[in-house]
Amino acid sequence: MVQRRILGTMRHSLRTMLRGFTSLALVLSFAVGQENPVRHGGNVVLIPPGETLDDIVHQAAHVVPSERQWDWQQREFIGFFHFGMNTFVHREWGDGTANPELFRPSALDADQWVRVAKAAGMKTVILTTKHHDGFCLWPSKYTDYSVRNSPWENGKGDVVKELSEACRKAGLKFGVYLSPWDRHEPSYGDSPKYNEHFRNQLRELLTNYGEIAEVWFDGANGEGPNGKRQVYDWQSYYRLIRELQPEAVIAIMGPDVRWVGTESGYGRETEWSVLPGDQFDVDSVAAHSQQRTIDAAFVPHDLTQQDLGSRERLAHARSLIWYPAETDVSIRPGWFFHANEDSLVKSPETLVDIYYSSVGRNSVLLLNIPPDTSGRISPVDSASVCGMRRILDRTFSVNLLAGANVVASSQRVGMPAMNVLKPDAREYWTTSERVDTAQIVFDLSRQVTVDRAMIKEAIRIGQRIERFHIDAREGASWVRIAEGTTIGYERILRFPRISASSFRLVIARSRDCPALDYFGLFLLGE
Ligand code: FUL
Repeated sequence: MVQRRILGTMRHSLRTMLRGFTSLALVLSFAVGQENPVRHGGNVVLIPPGETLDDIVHQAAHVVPSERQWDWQQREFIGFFHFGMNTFVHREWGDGTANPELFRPSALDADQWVRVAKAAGMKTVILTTKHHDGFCLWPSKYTDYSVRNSPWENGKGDVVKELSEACRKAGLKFGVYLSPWDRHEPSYGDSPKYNEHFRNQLRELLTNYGEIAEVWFDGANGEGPNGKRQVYDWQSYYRLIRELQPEAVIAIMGPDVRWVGTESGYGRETEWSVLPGDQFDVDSVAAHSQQRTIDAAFVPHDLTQQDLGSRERLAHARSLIWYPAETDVSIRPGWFFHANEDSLVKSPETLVDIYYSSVGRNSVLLLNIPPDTSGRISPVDSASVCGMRRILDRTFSVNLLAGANVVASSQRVGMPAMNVLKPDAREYWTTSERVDTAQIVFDLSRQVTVDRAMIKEAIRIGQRIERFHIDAREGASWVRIAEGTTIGYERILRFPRISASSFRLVIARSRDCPALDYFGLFLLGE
């Protein structure tokens, strides 16, 4: 109950803060790194005045992820490690006054965190290097409030180093969460001074720990009406990241990856990765359009509404952006480890449900598994997340359409319908020019029993499909077994078990020629 209130407060604070940024946007314009605003084929598109809705929708179908966004999207499942002073003082939002003496993990083992993450199928992990309490998990030169003044490893330890090295050894990517809101740092609220402090800390993280795949800027701020007011110089943070770690995506309060809008783990049924670029300063986009990197204007913006990318939302767009969703959720009620929540760790089945409702709804899943006070992931959490992986592996190991005869109502030369059974993203199917509805029929020489479908759009040429359904043949007629709106990078659908030897995928509405990377039917494996 208390936890729920805390989470509610956090969400409220985040929303309040995001609203704050929206109005800030009217005053300031931030020029940052979305790339190549061209009319077709970039991740930012400018809409000239006077375009019809059909023109805009057609252009939306050709907005594509940047290379770094595409790399990130394919990682699908990311681990989050909330660890820090809060772990030792049993708080969710520390106030920055806890004595560094209290940070004393007895057996910190970053290799064990990485082993759990890898066994769970995560491809990247992100560490809370500094949460809102300001306590740094690395010995930052710019503050005394860090591991350097803790008894852990006699002040010689560095959690960021240990985890980044463990990731490198295991072949996982590593990302950093750095809270802009800092309740300890005295310069917080003195805007230019704190901006410099924040950039200094960012520079340490981006230069001393090898490749950084994701930088996660939290929007939360609970200062309240009489609290300190810090005006963040986001643009300067983004520039620094582009300069030092050009491959890294900047998430949440940044231009590459957006917050799905809840911390429940459940994303939208209809999830567009192409949105109106309302949060861009259009004049600045235009001014930078000839540059290769600093070529657009971005301001953090509240994107928590239910409908972000429908035709109605696109109607008045002046620009369009590729801005995909990330779904963050904790395996526990809180983000940090609290021993009294062991019985509340989400079950493997709940995690699978969350996976279907995040990765399976065109989003990346960022699942938090917080290490405990010993500095290890508790066996309760690791059993649950590995249990989830087992169910997913057993379910999705065999595409039951393998070997089917595949016939599409339309296909382009060199891009046959057969390609949807090949997992290789470079080989996809699409229709002939100007054909935007289609069906693909799969005929098997045997009956199969299925209750899950996985569909992937070839998003490297755009996200297009607006409505589809899946049918099974019963005698002479087709019976609808599942339906949906958007697909995007990946869509997973669950439906009652059915046995048949012929199935079809019908694409009933699309913004341009539909293009599919993959289609599979599966049976739940317990
Ligand atoms: C929120 C924070 O306030 C929480 O403590 C947590 O870090 C979560 C991921 O983001 O906004």
